[in-house]
Amino acid sequence: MMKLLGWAIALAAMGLTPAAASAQAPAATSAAPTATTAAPVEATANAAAATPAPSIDYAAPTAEVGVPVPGRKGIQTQVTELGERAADFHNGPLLWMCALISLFVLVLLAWTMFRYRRGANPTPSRTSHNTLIEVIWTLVPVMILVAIAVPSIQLLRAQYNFPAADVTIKVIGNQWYWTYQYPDNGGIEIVSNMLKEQKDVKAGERFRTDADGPPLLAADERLVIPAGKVVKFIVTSNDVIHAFAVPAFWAKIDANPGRLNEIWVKVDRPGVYFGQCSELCGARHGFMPIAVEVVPESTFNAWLASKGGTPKGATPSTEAPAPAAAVGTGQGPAPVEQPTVNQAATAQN
Ligand SMILES: [Cu+2]
Repeated sequence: MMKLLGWAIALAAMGLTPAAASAQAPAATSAAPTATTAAPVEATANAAAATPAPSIDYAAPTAEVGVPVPGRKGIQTQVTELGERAADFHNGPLLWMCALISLFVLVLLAWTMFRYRRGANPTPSRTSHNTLIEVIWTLVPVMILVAIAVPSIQLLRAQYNFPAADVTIKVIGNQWYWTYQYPDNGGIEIVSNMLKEQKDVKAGERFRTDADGPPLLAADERLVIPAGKVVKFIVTSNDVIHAFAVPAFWAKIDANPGRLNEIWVKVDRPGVYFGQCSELCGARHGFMPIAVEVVPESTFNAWLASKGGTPKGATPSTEAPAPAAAVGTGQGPAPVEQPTVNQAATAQN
């Protein structure tokens, strides 16, 4: 009787849920148009404005690190300490545990099917309880879960334990591009759009080359951050939910309108690292890549100056114009030799 009652309640709940959901739906959809009407105007204004060439010589991406590699399996090579820790944990203990448990269950299943099939075991055992076995099959999974939980929670704690930030960047998702604001560096704002392929642009417009990065990942303006410094990203959105994700940094966090999410990275290895919006955000969701360039601090300061920004704590008016000219010619203090070599090499491919 109780069972029947339980089923009745479950069925009623299943019947009720869709109705409740559809009752809520109109409110959500009626709110959407206001957000989308504003977006196209901004987007088109942006596409027109965002064509000038980069102000520093961007480095050419490597073929291995920071980019997806065709045919590669597993996690991208990690370039942050936390990322390395997390990847090691995943590739080591977690993967081994998964493999051993799967193998154990498979062997157990095969053995049961073979040994206790009707032909070999015509009168089956009527055993229904065995205290020892029940204790074992409860305790062993608990111990496995604890063994996974302890390092996982330590890792989470490290991720949410923010060190003092050397650079703070506000990352804003828009349909369908990113803006990066540097509030402590003169309040400059970078608008980053995907670079289109040559066949998709009008004559004279900028298009993607191999030095910019792979198709669908290259951006006209990169998110430039200094190497070896703690960079805090404050992530939000102007319209719908996007997600800021750079696989090589072990960084992924939602960009929600009206909410500030935080994440931090410290990358010691200069280079170019690509990511993508990772929350389905509309028709052009697949076309809002994230291109991060990690540069030595001197190059970072030169880049800031070229954008009208200043190093943290400096007064805006003093330094801005002079370094900008130096960087434009590539003669500044920035170590740009390597990019030039790389660019030539990739151009031949
Ligand atoms: Cu998006």
